[in-house]
Amino acid sequence: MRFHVLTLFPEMIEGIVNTSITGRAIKNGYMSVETVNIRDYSTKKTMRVDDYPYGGGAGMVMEPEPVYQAVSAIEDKIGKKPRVVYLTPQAEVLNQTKVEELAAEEDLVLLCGHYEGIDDRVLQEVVTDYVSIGDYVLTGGELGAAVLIDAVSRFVPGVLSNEESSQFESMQDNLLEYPQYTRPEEWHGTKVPPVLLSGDHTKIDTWRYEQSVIRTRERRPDLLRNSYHVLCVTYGDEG
Ligand code: 6GU
Repeated sequence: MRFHVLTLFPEMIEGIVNTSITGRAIKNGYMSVETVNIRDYSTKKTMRVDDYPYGGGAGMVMEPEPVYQAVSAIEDKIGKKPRVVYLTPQAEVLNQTKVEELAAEEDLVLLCGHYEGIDDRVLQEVVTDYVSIGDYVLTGGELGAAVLIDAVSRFVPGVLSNEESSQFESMQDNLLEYPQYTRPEEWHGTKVPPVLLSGDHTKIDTWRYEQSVIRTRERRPDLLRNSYHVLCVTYGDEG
């Protein structure tokens, strides 16, 4: 999988993706992250890529042409028209379904805006997907791009070891992960749930599933709407 990140701040992306599991995956050749500085496609002697907004108002707007040229250069390089994801708060929030859908692509272009955004005409022309990472406003799309790369990378073959594998993890079936414990067996007066020491893996699996449903109901009840899990687990007091 190849990520192409268009940004005015390449070092923001590089610092994050070249670390930990994604850093290892890049070194081992399972994926690549190429950053393209949009400034390199400036049409001006000053190398600026922003200008005042038509209609007035605060802040600056990124010009269409440098973004268009940066996307075109990637298309020429890879010899096809890849999906182009624009990271913006004006979009549906990224979820695991979308992450898996994007993971099926061989190439992904991630377009990061800054200032008050990018001239809408080039967005209309080149963007195939709009993605937000949550309902709050960031100073630019770079953290969103890094989040997307991290989440998508977990579905790229070879990126996770068997031990780290995504197959059985959180968000499968729209449920939160069950609680985990390690040694010591008692800590600050609280014991590890005895079922986990029983060695009975049928019982352990059932307990963990129930904990997932209970935790999801407590912390993210929105995930349980239209879910059959809520019918599968009963609660001591409420039956
Ligand atoms: Cl992807 N970009 C920006 N600038 N702000 C955001 C965001 C993205 N997601 C939430 N807020």
